[in-house]
Amino acid sequence: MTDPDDPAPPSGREKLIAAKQAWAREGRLLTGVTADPARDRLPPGQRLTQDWPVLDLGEQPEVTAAKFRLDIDGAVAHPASLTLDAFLALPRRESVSDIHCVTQWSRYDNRWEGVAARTLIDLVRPKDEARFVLFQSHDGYTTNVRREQFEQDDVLLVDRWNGAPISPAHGGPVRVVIPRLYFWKSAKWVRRIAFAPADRPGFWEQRGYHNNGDPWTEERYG
Ligand SMILES: Nc1nc2c(c(=O)[nH]1)N[C@H]1C(S)=C(S)[C@@H](COP(=O)(O)O)O[C@H]1N2
Ligand SMILES: [Mo]
Repeated sequence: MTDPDDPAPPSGREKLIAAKQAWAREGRLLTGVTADPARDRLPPGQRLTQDWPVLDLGEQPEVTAAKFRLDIDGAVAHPASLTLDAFLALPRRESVSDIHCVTQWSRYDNRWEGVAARTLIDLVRPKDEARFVLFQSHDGYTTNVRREQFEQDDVLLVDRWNGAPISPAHGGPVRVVIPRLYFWKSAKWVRRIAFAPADRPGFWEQRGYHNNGDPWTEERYG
């Protein structure tokens, strides 16, 4: 018999909403501190580290020069499919930036060398309707950003870090670096960059992480 005074058992959806409301109330890892990138260097809730941790899905693909291919396509005027030699022949760019990982470590002054995202954009000429960029990697990983985030001048496809080739564990031979977003937005072992009119949440974005991922406003969970 059900007691009319007992509330109905919560449905799955209600449980999810309740859990999410509780997270928001507790603010898991969230400090509520505001920081300004123009004034501060360490985003809220981050800790500085000297080493460079390796984080991925656990499968590190071996991307040899023969296996390497970088497709840049989707809603673009001139799709490209680059061999490693073709990638390395593009105009080079260097940039120093900080890494901010959502698991709370930050690492300052990484000297990246590679090809600027803007160089690739000039090459393929995305159409006006291409408002989003979707990344696919050799290990099956995916992530997504808005086009204007990919267009920032500090966004690079890198093959060198601090004066040496980037190691396979860190995404070599070529990985993406988008320093103004949490580091899960920077795809290692990048295989394809697709411009698209519609957004498509990537691996972590589908699993509770924020769709945007700005460290300065602590967009950790979505
Ligand atoms: N291809 C691929 N890229 C990836 C990941 C991954 O699992 N596969 N993990 C992401 C996450 S969660 C983080 S924090 C950074 C870690 O990069 P690092 O191992 O060089 O520190 O890579 C991001 N890019
Ligand atoms: Mo991560």
